[in-house]
Amino acid sequence: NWKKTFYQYKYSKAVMLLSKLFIPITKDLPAEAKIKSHQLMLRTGMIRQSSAGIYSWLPLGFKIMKKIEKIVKEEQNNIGAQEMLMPTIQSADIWKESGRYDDYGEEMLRISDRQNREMLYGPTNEEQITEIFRSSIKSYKLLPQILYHIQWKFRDELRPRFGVMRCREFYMKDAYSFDLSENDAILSYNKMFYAYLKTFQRLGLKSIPMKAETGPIGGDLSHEFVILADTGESKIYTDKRIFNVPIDKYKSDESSLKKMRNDFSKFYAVTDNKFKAEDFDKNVRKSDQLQTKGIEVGHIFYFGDKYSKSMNCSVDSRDGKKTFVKMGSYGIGVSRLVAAIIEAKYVNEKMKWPISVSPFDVVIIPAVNKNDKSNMTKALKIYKELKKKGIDVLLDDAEDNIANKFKKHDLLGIPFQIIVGSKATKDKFEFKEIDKKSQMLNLNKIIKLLKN
Ligand code: P5A
Repeated sequence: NWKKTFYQYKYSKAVMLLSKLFIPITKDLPAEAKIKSHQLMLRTGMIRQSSAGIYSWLPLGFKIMKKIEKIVKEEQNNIGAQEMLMPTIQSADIWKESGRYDDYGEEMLRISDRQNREMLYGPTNEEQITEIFRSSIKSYKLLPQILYHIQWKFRDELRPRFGVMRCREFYMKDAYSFDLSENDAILSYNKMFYAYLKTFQRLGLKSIPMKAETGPIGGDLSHEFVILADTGESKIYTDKRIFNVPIDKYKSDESSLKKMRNDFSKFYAVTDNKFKAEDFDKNVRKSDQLQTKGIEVGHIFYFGDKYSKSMNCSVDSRDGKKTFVKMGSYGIGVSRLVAAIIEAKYVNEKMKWPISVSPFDVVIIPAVNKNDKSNMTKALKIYKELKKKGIDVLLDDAEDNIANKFKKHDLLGIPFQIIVGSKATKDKFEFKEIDKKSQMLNLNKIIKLLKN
């Protein structure tokens, strides 16, 4: 009797029924949603604009962003970076010390409190972390240190656009390294370089480290990590062979990291403002030249004592001399990555989330109508089995024709589907990976595949 089981589940809170989730799918798109990721994030109710360049993250989008954040954290922790949390609101005083209070210009959101103290919503945290460091660490013995946090930032961009890709309030992972010598500092830089390659690889992205300008952060060594996308805002010029650098080969010890940097630096790869046509032609054969667009998902900097000197952040070195610590800073656009992954993965009107960040591992799609919900009972049984194995399942219980359901899932992009319809037998179900042919499999086989 399907009715009994069906209603029993329908009203149990434990079942992830699509019809009950807050995923406000819509067809109405604002005219300014020009790129795929922006359109898709609005269409599938991942985000909602609250004012220009400021967004709320609805459950679906938030869940994906949190999965990305977790991977970012794991790779930071793997290189020995320590997580902490600094506030979003900072005092203007420290920015006056570094000299950036005036330099930062209109991009900085300035606030005053009831005592008329000058405050600001942090666009980045070099000053804040330097202030913390200088008041806590006095000896070289505690070096090196790498600290990071994942926190909202605000930059009053002149033209926020493309949804969360270039917005005003955004979620960033920012790390800061402190070393005694330039040599040690470059090792910290290389560790972070390595962590970034690993992070983007786990997110299903092919990132290229490119020499870049340092802009308002400062220093003279910096790499942007860029993923290729036609809609990207960064113009890039590179030797195609950089794609073949075997990133799995490197380990996180000093000599392997040196080799990694060396191998990458063999290939010309720069962003716009570092580009010189004559260098490109001199260093790269015509057939290896690639001139294209990309999305900057991370950016790392080495700036020596730029902040430690102006803010008087020193430690006693071995010989007792006061030495300004050598610093670097390292950013990943966590919220931007959600959009960047969509831009990289959306093809032929279909979305497919990398398994590592997909909002669900699998969706069960039963064919149901008003009068016959027997497929729902079958689907619920599968649901229970998968749940028991720790698989994150969604059940699409909508009473809609199956073609419409498939269209919806082409948008949602959950990478695997179990279709419970006319083809299903007593113990075999249609299992489909997006973009691949479906196959009839029993539940054990399905579980094995999903667990891999
Ligand atoms: C590095 C960490 C910094 O701010 N200070 C701390 C350094 N670098 S950065 O390049 O300016 O920013 C780091 C990353 O943040 C993302 N990002 C943005 N994402 C969405 N909207 C924005 N307006 C925005 N600005 C920066 C990018 O991914 C960038 O690489």
